[in-house]
Amino acid sequence: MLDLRPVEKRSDLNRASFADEYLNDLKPVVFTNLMDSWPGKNKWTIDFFKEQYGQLMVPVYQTNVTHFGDGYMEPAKKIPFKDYLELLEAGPTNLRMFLFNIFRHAPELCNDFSNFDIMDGFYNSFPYMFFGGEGSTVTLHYDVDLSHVFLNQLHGRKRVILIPPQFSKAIYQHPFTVASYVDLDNPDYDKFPALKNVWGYQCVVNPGETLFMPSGHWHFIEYMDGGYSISLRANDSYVRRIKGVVNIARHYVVDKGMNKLMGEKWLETKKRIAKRRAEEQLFA
Ligand SMILES: O=C(O)CCC(=O)C(=O)O
Ligand SMILES: [Fe+2]
Repeated sequence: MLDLRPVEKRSDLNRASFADEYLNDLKPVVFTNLMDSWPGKNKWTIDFFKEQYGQLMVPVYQTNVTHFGDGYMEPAKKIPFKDYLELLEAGPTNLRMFLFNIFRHAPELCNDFSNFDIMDGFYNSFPYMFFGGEGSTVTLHYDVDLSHVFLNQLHGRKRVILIPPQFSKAIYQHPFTVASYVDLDNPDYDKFPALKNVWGYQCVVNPGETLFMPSGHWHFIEYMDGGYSISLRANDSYVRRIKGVVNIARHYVVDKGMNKLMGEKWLETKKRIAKRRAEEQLFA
């Protein structure tokens, strides 16, 4: 088994102690009370969304694609929001809803939450909400723009595994992408021997809690219940902002271009490079 350490849960942090104990060291933490000032914390129930926005047509996707995927993902279909929420309530489904900016269609919802003053550098653009059915999973990835992510859980529980960025090679990151395809729950050490040196964190995020995912940290997410969250992003460093933009450009240009040129072969090439990079250190 992978060495997965618990994420601390805290209700007593302020700007200074958060910076000192977590942000400056890029260490994850769960806040149990950061969302307390949000009207949406209690208001945004499934019934509320059904009643107010049930007729909105929303795109739903099959599970296992990330929001920064390779462009091959197409929405499975568009259905009324109400129907989707009923699917969520009914039990396991691998239909997820993301990349849909509900706030564009319902700007008044923006009055129900706000950026936190726990640190500087929050983005003011519309944040995304993520919806998923019980049992659905989000492929291991990190967020390409290198911002810090505050994942605010509104409904249902999520299990999250976080891997620090120094292990990007050791988890066989596919070059020029933000994805890794190793199974952290059942690590295959024969096929992926470099995994033996990897450690990370694991936690369950309950409704009302906020998970701080530091810049560059890989995350795998399992929806333990049908549910949803809203992710706010922050970046308080100009150097990191620039790195993020370069990262986006590099990934999109190279990965998209090579995909076009090589098709299936590009995937095989990425796998081969990932393996070489991961095991270079191991057998050096
Ligand atoms: O919770 C999800 O479905 C995905 C969240 C995520 O990857 C993020 O906020 O960066
Ligand atoms: Fe993410």
